Amino acid sequence: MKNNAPTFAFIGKPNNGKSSMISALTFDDRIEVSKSVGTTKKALQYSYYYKQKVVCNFFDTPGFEQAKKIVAFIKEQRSEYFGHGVLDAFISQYSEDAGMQKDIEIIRAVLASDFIVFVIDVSQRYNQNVIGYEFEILQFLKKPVLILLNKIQKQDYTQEWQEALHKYKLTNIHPINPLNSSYENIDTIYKNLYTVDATLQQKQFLDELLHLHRVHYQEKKSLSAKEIAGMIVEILQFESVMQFKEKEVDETLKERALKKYQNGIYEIEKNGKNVVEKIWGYYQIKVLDERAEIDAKESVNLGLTKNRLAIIGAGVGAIGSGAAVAPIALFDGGISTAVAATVGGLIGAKSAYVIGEKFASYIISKHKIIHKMDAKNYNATFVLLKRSLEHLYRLIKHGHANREVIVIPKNPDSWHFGTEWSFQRDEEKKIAAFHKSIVKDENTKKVEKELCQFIENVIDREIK
Ligand SMILES: Nc1nc2c(ncn2[C@@H]2O[C@H](COP(=O)(O)OP(=O)(O)OP(=O)(O)O)[C@@H](O)[C@H]2O)c(=O)[nH]1
Ligand SMILES: [Mg+2]
Repeated sequence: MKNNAPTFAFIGKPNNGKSSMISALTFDDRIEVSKSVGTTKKALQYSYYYKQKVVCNFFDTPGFEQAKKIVAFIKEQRSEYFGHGVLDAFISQYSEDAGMQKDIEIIRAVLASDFIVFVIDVSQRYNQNVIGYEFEILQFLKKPVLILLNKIQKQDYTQEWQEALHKYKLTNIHPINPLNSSYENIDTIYKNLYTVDATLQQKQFLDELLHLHRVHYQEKKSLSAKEIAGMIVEILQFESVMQFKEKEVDETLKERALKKYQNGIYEIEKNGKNVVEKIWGYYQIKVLDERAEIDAKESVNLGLTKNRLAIIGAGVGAIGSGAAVAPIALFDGGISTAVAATVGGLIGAKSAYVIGEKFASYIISKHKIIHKMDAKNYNATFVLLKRSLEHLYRLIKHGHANREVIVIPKNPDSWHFGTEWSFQRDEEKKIAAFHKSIVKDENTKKVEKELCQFIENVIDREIK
């Protein structure tokens, strides 16, 4: 390990949640975690990075297999050696012994670390015969030890464990659920690490760690806002052109052109979401794609009502009747799309067809069917914003140790930014104005910046 950052060695019995903790603390879902016992086969090092710099290091380890032998060795030989020297002697003595390699690796990790974190699954009973030797090793180490109690449930053995730990003078104990590793949870773990009896230099490390964790969190929010703003600009300016040779435009052609537009928008949205997932350290998480099933009517609920749209429209500039005030549904399931029916109003159009009742429209111009967003259909931006915020909210709340699929339910009634949630009144007007300027490509760079700041403010206020 060639960095000066503080190092934590995670030890504890197999399947007690060590790798889950490290996954949560490094904000990385690529660390192997599983239901089966013995997932982590050997000591591995992970680091928490900020701006490509290591903030701290973690050794993930399997459980000790030979704790009894180690303790016996320490007791017999400790008088011969100074401090941890007896552990080096243990390593030398057993370096050729195949059955000892796993434990030797753990000892090496422990010796190379500034802090020891011992993880305990309190849904299991305390059994001195099973774990007592490990506690003796911890006592011997004389390094700051933090005990994390994991798998807390309604009926668990926390009490029993607390009493046992106190007998071994292991008193720095904190309950934690890595599966629920929101920002506050992780901040709490880092704060708890801070309370360990550390040297001045170690405390300075931890100070820096806590500081960087907070700065990093803000930065991830800013980067997400930037990505979402960029994605919205791209969608609002997206033009889908379908060439055709036929003389007449029939239903099949119309459907194909619409599908192409919808897919184009969907791809932009999906790419944006992927980038946001990476910003938050989700590399392998699956977000359930309900595109094929989602009901257009439900997506409509993410926009504004006819009434609100009309009120806002009055404040934003001229607003047409009909389609411009109709709530729209966006980008789901190929059921509907969002180009308003501004007949003949778009990009040199010669004619326009209203399809999907009042939801979508396109223009036909010289053997081309062209789809593009309408400047007056503000609801498109409302829907996009709410969908992006919901996705972000679910990512942030999910936690890196949680490997279950993130399901954004079909019905936005149960969303955080769903049917029940609305932007503030003055914000609605701003969104409509952003929408209009972006579609018309007026001052887009400046507007994108403002939109980005706007999104960041909403995230700061709404996602804690
Ligand atoms: N209910 C519950 N399950 C948890 C908690 N923490 C971890 N788990 C689950 O426990 C299992 C084991 O977690 P791991 O992180 O792989 O445990 P480990 O200690 O690294 O296991 P080994 O690598 O086998 O030594 C996984 O299925 C986790 O999802 C928790 O706080 N509550
Ligand atoms: Mg593991």
